[in-house]
Amino acid sequence: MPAKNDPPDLIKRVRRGEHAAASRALSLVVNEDAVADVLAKDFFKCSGVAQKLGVCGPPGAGKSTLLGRLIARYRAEKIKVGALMVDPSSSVSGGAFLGDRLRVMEHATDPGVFMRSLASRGMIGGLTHAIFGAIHVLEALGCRKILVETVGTGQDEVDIASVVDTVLCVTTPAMGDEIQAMKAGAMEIGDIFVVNKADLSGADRAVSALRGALGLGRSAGQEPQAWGPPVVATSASSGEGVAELAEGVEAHWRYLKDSGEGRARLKKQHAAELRFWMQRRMIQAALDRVSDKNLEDLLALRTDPASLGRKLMRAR
Ligand SMILES: Nc1nc2c(ncn2[C@@H]2O[C@H](COP(=O)(O)OP(=O)(O)O)[C@@H](O)[C@H]2O)c(=O)[nH]1
Ligand SMILES: [Mg+2]
Repeated sequence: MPAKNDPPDLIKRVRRGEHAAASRALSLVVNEDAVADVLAKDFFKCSGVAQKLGVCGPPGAGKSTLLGRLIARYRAEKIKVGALMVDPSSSVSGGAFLGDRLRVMEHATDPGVFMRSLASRGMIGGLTHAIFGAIHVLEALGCRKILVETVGTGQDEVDIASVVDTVLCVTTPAMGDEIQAMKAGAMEIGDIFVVNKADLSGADRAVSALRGALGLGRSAGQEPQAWGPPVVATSASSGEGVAELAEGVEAHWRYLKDSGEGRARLKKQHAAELRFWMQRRMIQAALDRVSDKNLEDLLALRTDPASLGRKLMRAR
């Protein structure tokens, strides 16, 4: 019997669609275990087939509930789905994640759904690295839709637009001010805008405000967009509007394929993954060289951080 982490065996089992193997592989890849590179090398070959969807927006907007609805739709069509919940605030907000867990729980025992949360471990580019690695595992597992839930819209550690193919920006009627605040980051990266909690008052106003803001933002001296981001009103708790949202997601996927924009985005994603990989390794290598003697030299004012840093980064 092969050892537990035997890469060829693990790869074979992940490719066969075994969730337990994917779970193990994911931990190894995310934690950069010694065998991670061997696994990642194989899994990468499966990249670019699945549609990767980013679901972003402020906490409480209903992202997890919406995610659960989309998963249900895909499962009704027998599409294998992967879901990653990204939590940039690390383990501190375990409570929030527990809530997420409960909301998507109905899918937890479905062999056609693979779910996992990712928490930042406070490393440079750590979370982004983990997302790329995790997505590749899900791709190798055979997921055809991969949903990534994340708080925030691009100014954070996770620049979701360089990770996924289709970005859903979720807001609510109660977040009227958020729409104003959102314009800088989300307006540019959103492929589909969702006003969730449309059962609450003010939904129509929020939809018009968004449409207005989108129109303004994009007409000023920019090229006409081949893809005009739709604004969809949903009520994730009742399921209303979710069909329209899912259609929008399909339309965007078709647009990406037909226009060549999909390949352009994939190239951007690979570039980002490569950049993060290199940044991480280079910085870590230099940090590993810092000795107590170096710190003593700083303390005694024999050198300064910039000179020492430059020296350590040059060393092999
Ligand atoms: N009224 C209403 N409440 C909703 C809707 N969607 C989600 N919620 C509720 O909003 C809260 C936050 O939802 P959640 O999916 O955890 O939001 P997230 O933080 O963005 O993932 C929960 O109590 C949900 O039940 C909706 O369409 N209408
Ligand atoms: Mg959530």
